[in-house]
This record gives sequence, C-alpha cells and structure tokens, in this order.
Amino acid sequence: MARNKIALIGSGQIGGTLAHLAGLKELGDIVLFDIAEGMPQGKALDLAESSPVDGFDSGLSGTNTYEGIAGSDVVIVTAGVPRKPGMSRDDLLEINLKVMEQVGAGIKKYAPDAFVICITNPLDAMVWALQKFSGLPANKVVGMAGVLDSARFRYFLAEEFKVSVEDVTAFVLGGHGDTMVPLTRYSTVAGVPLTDLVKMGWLTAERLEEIVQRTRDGGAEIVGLLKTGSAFYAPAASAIQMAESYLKDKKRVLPCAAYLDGQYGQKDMYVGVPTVIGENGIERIIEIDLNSDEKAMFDKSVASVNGLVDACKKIQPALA
Ligand code: A3D
Repeated sequence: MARNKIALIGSGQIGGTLAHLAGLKELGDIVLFDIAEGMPQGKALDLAESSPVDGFDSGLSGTNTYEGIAGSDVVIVTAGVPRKPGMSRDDLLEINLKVMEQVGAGIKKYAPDAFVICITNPLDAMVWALQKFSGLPANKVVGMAGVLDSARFRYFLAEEFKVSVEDVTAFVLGGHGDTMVPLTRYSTVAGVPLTDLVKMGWLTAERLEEIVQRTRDGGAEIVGLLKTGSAFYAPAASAIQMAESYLKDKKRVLPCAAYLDGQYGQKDMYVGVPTVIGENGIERIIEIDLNSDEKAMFDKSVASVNGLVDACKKIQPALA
C-alpha cells in the first residue's frame, strides 16, 4: 500500500516542527512547501538525515512550486506572517488573507481531495477564507486552535494540582484569541469537573479564573518570551493530532475551528467547537448545552470572529 502524502504549506517554525513530528510518527511522505527558495529543501534534507538515527521511513522533500503537493492526503497550512510582539492577530489579517488566496488556489488545483488543516492567524477568519478560496467541502477544511488552547489549559491545571497532564481533560470553545471560552464545567481531573474541585477545596474560584485568563493569554505569553516569533512546538503537536485522527480514522473528539451551518445558532462561519475527526474529515459537530454565562461568552467570541470575517469581505469583495 502506498504511503500517505502530507503537504506542509509554509515551512517556517511550525512547518519544520510538523515535518519532524510527521516523520517520527511515520504518518507518510512529507513535502515541505515555501516561497523562500532553498529553505524547504534544506529542512527536508536535514530531517531526512535524522531518519536513520531515529529509525523512520518517510520520504522528505522540499519545493517552491505547487505541483509538488499534487495528490496530497493532508495539507497543513502555516504560510503567512506570524504575530510579532505588540502586534494583534487582527493586524495580520490583510497580509495573511492574500496568502490564503494563493494557497487556496494551489490546493484547489493540486490537492482537491485533501483534508486541510489551517493554522495561520487570525485563525477563524483565515480558515473561513481558505475554505472559500479553495472551494473544498467545508467538512474537509478545518482550523487548529482548540486542541492547542485546551492543551495549554490542561498543562496549567496539571501543574496547579500536581497531577499527570494525562488525567486532565479540558474543553475550550469559541474563537482563537482573547475571547476564547474555556469551559470549566466540562473540564475535569479524571472525570471530576473543575467546578466540583473548587467545592472540594482543590483551588479557589479566583485561582481558577487566573488559570483561565492565562489560557486566554497563552499565545501572547510565548510571544513575549520568544520576542522573535510565536509558539511552534505545541501548535505543531496539536495539528499532528488532528491529521493523525483523519489518516487513521481514529474519530478523536477534538475541539477545532469547524464550519457551522446552523449549529450553535450560527451559519456560514468557522469557530471553535467540539468535533469528531475521522476518514470523512469533520464527521460530527457536538452541540453541548451552554449555560447563560457560557452562552454570553460564546456569543461575544462569535461576534469577534464575525468582525474579522466582515473585514476580510471588505478587503476581498469576492469573498462576500
Ligand atoms: P514562520 O516561521 O514565519 O513561518 C511562516 C512561513 O510562511 C515562512 O517560512 C514564510 O516564508 C512562509 N510564507 C509566507 N508567505 C507565503 C506564501 N504566500 N506561500 C507560502 N509560504 C509563505 O511562522 P510560524 O510557523 O511560527 O507560524 C505560522 C502561522 O501560524 C502564523 O500565522 C502564526 O500566527 C500562526 N500560529 C497560529 C497558532 C494557532 O493556535 C492558531 C499558534 C501559533 C502560530
């Protein structure tokens, strides 16, 4: 049986890490694409030279032309400009929208059957635009944010409680950004909801709110420390988990920016919701009950995403 083919559009910090993880996990043959000449080829060769040491068999190549991604099963998009210190995600909108137009055209022509995972920021607006530009079915185009945001929340909680990260589950809904909605009621330690842990005295409601806020600010915290770029290890690991669930039909339940067509009362937009990812892409969107506080936070987040989408439509009227 032929190996799967995984195309990485954008071979920067996240793209290189994606290639490394996809190789180590033997998910398939990997093509790195970038507009920078030589860079994707150099990273591919460097990673290929690590394969005898780590013992994985994956074809690794780099390209500067879209022909190279032909027939890919999975395409992961990180092309664009990352957020710099002091730059909001919204500042990135105009530049990265143009990039999505080129990438969408390339995918439409060369990889129309792929499962496409977008990581480029501002995430919820860029994945919406990429789906439009590529013309792929909405269940095959998804945004990575919720897995990362939930992972940050889980890590902070595990540290707080001094328990294994494996025993902490967390759900984060809404847009990727300052309005994301960490759901404390649906987040647990070994099945015990955080709201019960507050009652049991494991932490105070105030401390929980601090951790929620740190989660919301998780991206900015890393940007502030790195100074020359944004997070890349955890974002790459998160997207690989989504790709693996598709390629192996694992049907993992993962929070992702998915296309809503009436779910949660929203239409023609992408926002973070719990999904099931299997061989058909996004196979199901799980609609959970939100209480009035959660609904208010979710609606605020939706409004913020819609604001970005409206800005995209102004910049590129073809999207309206
Ligand atoms: P970086 O290391 O700069 O890589 C981006 C790559 O895109 C560079 O190598 C560029 O040469 C390349 N590129 C630029 N324009 C094009 C184009 N038109 N076609 C193809 N390639 C192009 O950035 P990064 O890897 O650190 O981050 C990539 C993106 O992910 C940025 O938009 C970040 O803001 C975003 N990001 C999102 C999250 C989420 O949770 C959603 C987290 C972290 C980063």
